[in-house]
Amino acid sequence: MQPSPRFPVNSDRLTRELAHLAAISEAEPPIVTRVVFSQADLRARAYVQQLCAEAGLTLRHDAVGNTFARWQGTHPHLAPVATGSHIDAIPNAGAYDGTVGVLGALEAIRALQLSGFQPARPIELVLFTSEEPTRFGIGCLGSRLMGGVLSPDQASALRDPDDRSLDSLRAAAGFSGPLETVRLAPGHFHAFVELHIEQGKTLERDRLDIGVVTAIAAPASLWVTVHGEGGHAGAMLMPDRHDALAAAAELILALEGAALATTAIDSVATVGLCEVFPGAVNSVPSRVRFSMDVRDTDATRRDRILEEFDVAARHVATARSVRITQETVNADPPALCDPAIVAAVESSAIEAGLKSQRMVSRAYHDSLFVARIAPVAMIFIPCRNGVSHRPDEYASPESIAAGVQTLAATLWKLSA
Ligand code: HGY
Ligand code: MN
Ligand code: MN
Repeated sequence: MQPSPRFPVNSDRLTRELAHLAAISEAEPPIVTRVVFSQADLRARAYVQQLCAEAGLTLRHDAVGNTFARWQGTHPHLAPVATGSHIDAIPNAGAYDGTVGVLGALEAIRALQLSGFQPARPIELVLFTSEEPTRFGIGCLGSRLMGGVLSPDQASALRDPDDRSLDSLRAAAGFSGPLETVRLAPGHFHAFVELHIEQGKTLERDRLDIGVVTAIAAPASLWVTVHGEGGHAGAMLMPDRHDALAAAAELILALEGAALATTAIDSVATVGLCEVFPGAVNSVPSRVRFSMDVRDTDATRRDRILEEFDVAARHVATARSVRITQETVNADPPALCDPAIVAAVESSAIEAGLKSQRMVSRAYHDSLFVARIAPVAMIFIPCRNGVSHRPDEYASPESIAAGVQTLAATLWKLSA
């Protein structure tokens, strides 16, 4: 195949569009909070769809709100080449996580159009519903359903913190139909390529332009509840206590210790949420519920962290006479990117004169679940100090343009 050309990426326009999207937030800019099915999410979806329509793409939604914007190819019956990411954002987040892979993909398509290229295969931009776990407690809801990793019944059982069901919220957002229809068969996509900020420090530290992702780490998330005994903060004497929060504190440090004990740099564990009951200054906590997010590129190593945690939990339960229960939300295997798609990404970066290196993704992405039904690869671009999931998240227009050029060239190769 001949080397891919340079495509006319309009970086100024893309920068303006990313800034416009970032301002659609439930929080004061520059903070981006855009939880799935919130008013901000719906306004953001409308904005992206308007841009896709202006680019002549035809739009459709599935029953959970995954949105497909198609550029028809000269052979419409062929399986499309897909790209895309998410625009929902966790509370107190930044402007680039996910959005670079949606608006950057749109810009890649517009640059291909402007170059006069006519794809044989259709090219589809996919905006996935609820990549973040914020509302329903599980990440990648839309791509899990698409990839058959989450069943429609499991999805229908999901409730948000206000006890609202997925079905009621998706209907209110205008998405209807049986969730069974979200599932796509293997082979539905010819390939899927996701552009995303690295959310780590490697590319910036090593002065690289492009990360060619070869594997996506295996995420697991769980809830742990400690049942102790409450009482008066003044009158309950220390020997008589079964303090649920003190027990949880020991468990949280045990989890951190288990992740460090593997000595592998890819082993990570996080407690991001902790609910204390009754939550009064002068009352001994009787019940604590906290989240655990445990990941590793090696699923066996990840599971060893969880096993170590279980040993510690048994010890704490006995030593403190508390009861500890766990609920697993998800424990997914890692995904390997497809060698042919990885090669297409890598050659596209090289042909554009960009410095690239192969790497793993420690964050999870919709690609992790699309990989169940299609060959996937990801394109990473550097973000400042590796910061993400914070308002100071930042990727430069030059880095984003390099990512868009690489994506456009990859789509050009795969859809010809
Ligand atoms: O948590 C993640 O890895 C992703 O950013 N939702
Ligand atoms: Mn994220
Ligand atoms: Mn993301």
